[in-house]
Amino acid sequence: MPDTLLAIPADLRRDLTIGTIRATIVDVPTVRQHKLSSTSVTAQNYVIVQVRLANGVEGIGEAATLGGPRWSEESVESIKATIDTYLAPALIDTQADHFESARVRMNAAAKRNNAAKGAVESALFDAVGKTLNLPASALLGGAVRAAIPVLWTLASGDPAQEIEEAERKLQASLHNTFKVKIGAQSPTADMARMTKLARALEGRATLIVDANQAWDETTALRCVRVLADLGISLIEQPLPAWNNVAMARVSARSSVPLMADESVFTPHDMLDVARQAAAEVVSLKIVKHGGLIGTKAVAAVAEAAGISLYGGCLLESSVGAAAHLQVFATLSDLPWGCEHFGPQILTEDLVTEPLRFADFHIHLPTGPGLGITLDADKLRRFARG
Ligand code: MUC
Ligand code: MG
Repeated sequence: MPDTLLAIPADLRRDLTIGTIRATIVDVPTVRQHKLSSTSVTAQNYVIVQVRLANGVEGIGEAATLGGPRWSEESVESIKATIDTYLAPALIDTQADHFESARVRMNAAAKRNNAAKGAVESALFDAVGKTLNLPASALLGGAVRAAIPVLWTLASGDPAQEIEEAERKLQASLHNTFKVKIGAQSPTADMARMTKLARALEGRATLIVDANQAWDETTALRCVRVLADLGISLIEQPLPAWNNVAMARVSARSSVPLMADESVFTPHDMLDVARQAAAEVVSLKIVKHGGLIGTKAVAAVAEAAGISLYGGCLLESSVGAAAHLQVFATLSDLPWGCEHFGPQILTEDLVTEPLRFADFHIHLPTGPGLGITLDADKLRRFARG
């Protein structure tokens, strides 16, 4: 049990009633510009959620967005408003350890808004875990791994800079798999860029790409052949999220597996992708699935359909990354590893002790709850306004 709790009388210590829920918007600069098909970011925007229980314990959660409501429909402004106006009133005075009941209440209070719900639920797991002196993974069935292979994303759009950045990551034994963000430039320019990267890193690194829905079917069919010849291992969301039918046609003609990202938010979406054979792999993210429990629900549907799991991100700080690690650690098979490089792309992290990256892996923190401690000074410093 954490030292601070030992000073509290046992009956009060056990009181897991939710007292307050606070949502703070923060903007943290990135070390370089990160370009996607739909947007480009030089600062990451988060909503940090602080849930205080009647026993005095505070739990932390985070919702990440990529440059406003461009990657999905939620923005930090909408996330904060949803939490303040709808989710917090639905949960105050209820029991923090009744996670399923909290999901029911949040779903009744607001449709979708999955990033907002995910941040609140993460904070509940953190608060309850800290109270019980258990990692959140133990509350989710228990961890089956303590470290996860972690890739780095190349997204400046300049192949010379990207090769140099990849070399530095390889040299430091931090990352040997790289995800390249494509779709911001023309397919021809992107294929030329991928050719340069594949040649420069041949035999020393694994490359995957994420087109973030940028292509139509004919472009995708043309490009998957080029990418296959270059030895690219995985192609993420080449087509619009709504077009599972065309994803299935491209998948059937591609020797490189396709990964669903923006097309899978709910377990129902996952079932649709499986039924239509639209992808062989799925990227799991708390912001899409509405929390840690929702992430496990989507993973269960994928596993039942023989679709492989990949630990996705939205450039979370160590707060959001830790929540993902807690749930990813409990998945029986995570063959594609994860991409929680977010803490390293920020000029400064939001926790007192950042997550550990070593030997091409990100390591699960060992403390209770999410295993991280929010840096109150940084929260104040990066808080908007
Ligand atoms: C996405 O679409 O996967 C994750 C890494 C990155 O660079 O962008 C995000 C979102
Ligand atoms: Mg993606």
